Amino acid sequence: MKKIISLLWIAAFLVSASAQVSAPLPYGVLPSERQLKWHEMDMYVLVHFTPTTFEDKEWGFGDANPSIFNPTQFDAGQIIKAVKSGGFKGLILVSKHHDGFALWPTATTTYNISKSPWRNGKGDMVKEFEQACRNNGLRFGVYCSPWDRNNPVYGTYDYIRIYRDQLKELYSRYGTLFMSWHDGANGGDGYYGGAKESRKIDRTTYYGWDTTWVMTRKMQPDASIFSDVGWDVRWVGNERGEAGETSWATNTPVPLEGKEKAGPGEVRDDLNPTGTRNGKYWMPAECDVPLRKGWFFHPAENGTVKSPEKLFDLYLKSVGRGACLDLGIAPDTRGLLHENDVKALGDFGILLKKTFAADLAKTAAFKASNIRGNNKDFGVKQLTDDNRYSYWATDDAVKNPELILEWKTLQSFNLVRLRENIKLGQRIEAVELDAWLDGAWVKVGGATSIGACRIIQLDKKVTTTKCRLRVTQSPVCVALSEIGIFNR
Ligand code: FUL
Repeated sequence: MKKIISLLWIAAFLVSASAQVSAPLPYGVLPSERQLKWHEMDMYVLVHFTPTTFEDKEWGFGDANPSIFNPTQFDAGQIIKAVKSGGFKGLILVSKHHDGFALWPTATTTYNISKSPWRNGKGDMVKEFEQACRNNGLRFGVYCSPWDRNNPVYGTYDYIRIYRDQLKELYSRYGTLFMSWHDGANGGDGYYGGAKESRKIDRTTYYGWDTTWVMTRKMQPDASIFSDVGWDVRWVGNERGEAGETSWATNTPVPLEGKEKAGPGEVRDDLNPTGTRNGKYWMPAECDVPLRKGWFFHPAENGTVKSPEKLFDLYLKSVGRGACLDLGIAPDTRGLLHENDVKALGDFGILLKKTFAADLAKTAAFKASNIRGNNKDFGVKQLTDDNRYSYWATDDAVKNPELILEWKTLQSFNLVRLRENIKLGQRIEAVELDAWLDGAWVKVGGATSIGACRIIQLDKKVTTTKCRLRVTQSPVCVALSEIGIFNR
């Protein structure tokens, strides 16, 4: 008897040893650690607040007297509390907008906060935002506009030196940044130290981005570089907050016709919503959109604050398509977020929490058409463990597997969230979703470009005991890390 038992043990050991299979090979270009951390954030905000707020304008000309910048009730804590209540994980401060006014006491220009009455000219608004972020567990990033409508030497190489020095100050004084945000806006006319003229520059060469961003990497290795052309994150190509219905995390920027090089403000950004399948770089989209009509606060726009439902729709069109949502918020002249904005953010946060609180996939029995090497390390349990990097995988040859989820009682849902383990690349090109209705499988939804996150919104609520996910297009075996099923 003893002998039989030990033989059984040996046999069991051999079976489990033979089930040891290696992980699937990665597919295509892969995200860096920095980009993985960025993906995990999902949402953050972009703050616009300069003398332009006090002028009630969207683009300051660069001639506002610093004396108008006096937000007597400024409270970074009030702003960050509202941001946090919305579920946002970080904040990017526009430390200098096109008007050229620096919100920190910089040595690079006299057009800065020390010339304002705020905190008797002793304040550092970048520091106050940064500290409030860190105290509340939010990541912090900066945007320093390259176009500067105040600087007398804008347009010459001297300005590029000044701009780089500004970035150096921002990169060295405010701890670890999660993002260095850059845009390509260059309107031409400005104050320029009193010249009041239009200055044209060649956007593809003037700023020397390749040199600047080498410095960014060196000084702030955790900071994702954002622009129309990456390096780490691409502009989605619109300010509506919407990624393409198909949105690849990979991208190959295409220069404008007749140009050799693509750069911020000079790229086929009509291609940015979709990105490039099998593109040269991992360069996912960021969807920026203001909470109000404009990026800056205007009392006349108090009625334009987006509703929680509208924000949820934008969430589905950005985060739900593998991008991050970057929501513009704008303090008012008191230096506070207006109560309408605070309410919208808070209610949006509640809506998000409520929607994603109960994951029906966690109560379902799973059946997969294939499990890699029949090994539970690649089994279906990994799909509901809230870990973006543990995953269900199939054998190398199995590219179109199926997954069935079954419940003992009827369940109603209209949202299905999928994630791939993107450490192994963006693999799945298309899926379809069926529900068991009146004794047959009926297609109820589908999606393309899965990646870090894909939320499929069903046309109407489905009530069923069984649903089926079919991977219809994938060049390699699958590495799916999550399926979540929700009812909104
Ligand atoms: C744009 C700028 O011109 C707007 O003023 C705003 O800062 C937005 C986020 O980026 O390109």
